[in-house]
Amino acid sequence: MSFKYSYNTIVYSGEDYLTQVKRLNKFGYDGIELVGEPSWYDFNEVNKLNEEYNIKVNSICSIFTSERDLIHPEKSMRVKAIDYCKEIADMGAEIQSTTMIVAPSPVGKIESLKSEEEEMKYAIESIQQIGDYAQKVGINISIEPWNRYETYFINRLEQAERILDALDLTNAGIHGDTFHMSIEEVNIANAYKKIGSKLNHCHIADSNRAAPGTGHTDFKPILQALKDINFNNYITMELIPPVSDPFACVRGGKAEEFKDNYTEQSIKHLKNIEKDLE
Ligand code: LER
Ligand code: MN
Repeated sequence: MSFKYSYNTIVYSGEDYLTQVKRLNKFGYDGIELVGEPSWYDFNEVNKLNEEYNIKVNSICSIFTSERDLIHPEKSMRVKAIDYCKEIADMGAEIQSTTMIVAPSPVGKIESLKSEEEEMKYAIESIQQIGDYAQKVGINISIEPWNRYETYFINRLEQAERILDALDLTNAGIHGDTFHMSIEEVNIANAYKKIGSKLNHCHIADSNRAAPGTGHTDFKPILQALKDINFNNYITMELIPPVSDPFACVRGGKAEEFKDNYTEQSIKHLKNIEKDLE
């Protein structure tokens, strides 16, 4: 079994869709992860060009800004965030995605507004509603922990697992992003092995959040762990420029090396390691 590869297009923000899929096809990708901003896309165009360039949408990276807070103490705020996630599930269904990412709290919210117990209750209630809705439209949800500088709420896979285990869903799993994991987990490969079949999506970036091979993360044990647990979603590169707000590139900006250069380098580096796996 060989891995399927995908690229999170947040760093392509502002580019036309044709340029994006052509690039992914050229460098040997199988999939694309779209930005969770439905108004950016013409779904007919996405479907048409994906077919033409043999690219599948494997997931949608929901964008959790301060207005999209699934654990906010005010119910109206939580409802707003849940509605946003339902919109992403609908988007996923329109463009034949299999998965969407869910994170309980927004990027940059680094202090709690309620007790841990209450926030955990909100997280479970909100994600249950999103999962139920996503199931109806045929989408899986993947709960993503982030590092401590982006959120205080869940930082490690086993914390996301506590939420997952409290849900009554068959279409939910855990997401493991190697950038966050390199800060928060004792060992990335072991964390993947421990979570096993509950892992339904991953983001891959080097220690500097740039292309695998440019930092100090050793991807061999990581890919071996993914192979050992029979991970069958796409290996999705999520590379982000070195700025504090990971969503800054959504507003446009210079990320030239993240286009051709890192798109090519990432897949080359990982495929080169993949061929030596046991
Ligand atoms: C999203 O996938 C992520 O990893 C966060 O850092 C927000 O960009
Ligand atoms: Mn991520």
